[in-house]
Amino acid sequence: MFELPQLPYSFDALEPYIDAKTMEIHYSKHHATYVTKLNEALEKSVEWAAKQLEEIVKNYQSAPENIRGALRNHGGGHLNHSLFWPSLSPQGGGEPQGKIGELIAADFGDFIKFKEQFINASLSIFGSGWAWLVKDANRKLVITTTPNQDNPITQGFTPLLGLDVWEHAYYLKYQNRRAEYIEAWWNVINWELISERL
Ligand code: MN3
Repeated sequence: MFELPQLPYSFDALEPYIDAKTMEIHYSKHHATYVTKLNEALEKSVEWAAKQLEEIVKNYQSAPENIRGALRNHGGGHLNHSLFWPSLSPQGGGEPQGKIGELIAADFGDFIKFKEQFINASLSIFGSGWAWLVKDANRKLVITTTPNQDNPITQGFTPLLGLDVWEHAYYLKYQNRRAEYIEAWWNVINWELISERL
């Protein structure tokens, strides 16, 4: 049985960039529901219930039809949000230092160019989904997007940093202004953790 991981800070820790009410609902309702529904689906398959979360998300296409959709959406939802919370920090923001900073400069030119490309990718997502900084099989950094709760491990990438652009992630504070939410998010990115994920 999967469990909702602990939030590494309080609901209001990321104010004013991400408001406390949004954090509370996003974590204790949305993420919690992905966990509950993933567990409900896994009750129907002893084989799939024995797998690790990444394995489930990566291979959901070979799961029995009666749980395939639930594994994709709720497994993906659980994995994506488990990656998302620790990627944020009240002490975050600024420009990435060390290895991650060097790789971003090497693969995108500089941090400003990377940021521009990432913002454009985030804004281009139609409806609900995620924008990602990922590592490909050749250890090159790439920006990609996924629809709904899909995770880039299904595209053969290693996810480093994901941005949730579902309306539930920002609508209470930013309403239709996704661009403002995206701009605010840069102030709370936990680059130290992203560097560890390399
Ligand atoms: Mn979400």
